[in-house]
Amino acid sequence: MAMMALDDEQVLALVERALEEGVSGLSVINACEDGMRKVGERYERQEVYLAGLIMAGEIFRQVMTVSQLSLEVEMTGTGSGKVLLGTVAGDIHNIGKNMVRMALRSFGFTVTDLGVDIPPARFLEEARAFEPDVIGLSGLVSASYQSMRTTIELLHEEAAESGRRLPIVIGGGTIDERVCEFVGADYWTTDAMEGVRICQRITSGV
Ligand code: B12
Repeated sequence: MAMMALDDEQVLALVERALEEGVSGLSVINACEDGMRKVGERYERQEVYLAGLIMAGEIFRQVMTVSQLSLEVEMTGTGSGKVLLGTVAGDIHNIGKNMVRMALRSFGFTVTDLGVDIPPARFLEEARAFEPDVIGLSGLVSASYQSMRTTIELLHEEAAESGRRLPIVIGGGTIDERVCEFVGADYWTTDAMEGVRICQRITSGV
């Protein structure tokens, strides 16, 4: 509710209280993600302007800082392998991608994060140089689905030549089964921890 109202002081006070009372950092983040989605819906209904989205992003960043310690304790586990991560061309959202990066590293994965608005050719170039086990693409605006698709097509063309097809996982709050099919990815998720589990399954060969 406080997130939806973009009341940063109240959000932070509630988060701090919840953490003190022993609520897990992950539950706190999940609740805030839900709040972010609601802010997005308010933006769609034109009840808040772009400034509202910017504000929501800033509040979430602060929540992440406050919850960091608790998250680091909770996000430990085993995993090994290399993940190449980035937000695709045409998209600058990075909060979710950064969470995935943190989660993967906490679980022992080596992650190269290319950043945001990454052109398809750059993914290909870095995939050749870094030789990852998994490629993770993030995207939230529907305008970026086409560049996600082009990126995957390019990676598949390369795979046809090299004979090594890299598993591709896509994520982002607006992703679903249909987007996954459209872009030609192997897996999709809207949850960072599920992303970690997918990478664990891929790299352990289960
Ligand atoms: C904050 C926000 C912004 C901030 C972003 C700040 C930042 N540094 O990232 C700012 C203000 C910059 C912004 C800009 C815009 N935004 Co915006 N934004 C949002 C908002 C409210 C929250 C996104 C967010 O950070 N959520 C919290 C994180 C933690 O969740 P997440 O990203 O989903 O990530 C989780 C999972 O999906 C997963 N995950 C994410 N990536 C990956 C990758 C992999 C590999 C894996 C495994 C998992 C994974 O892990 C995360 C943790 O669980 C969403 C609403 C929504 N429904 O998502 C709109 C939203 C995404 N934005 C939207 C729009 C339209 C825009 C703008 C075009 C607005 C404009 N007119 O300029 C621009 C886009 C510019 C561009 N070219 O990219 C729309 C997109 C609609 C659409 N379908 O196209 C949304 C859905 C709002 C809406 N309902 O209208 N936005």
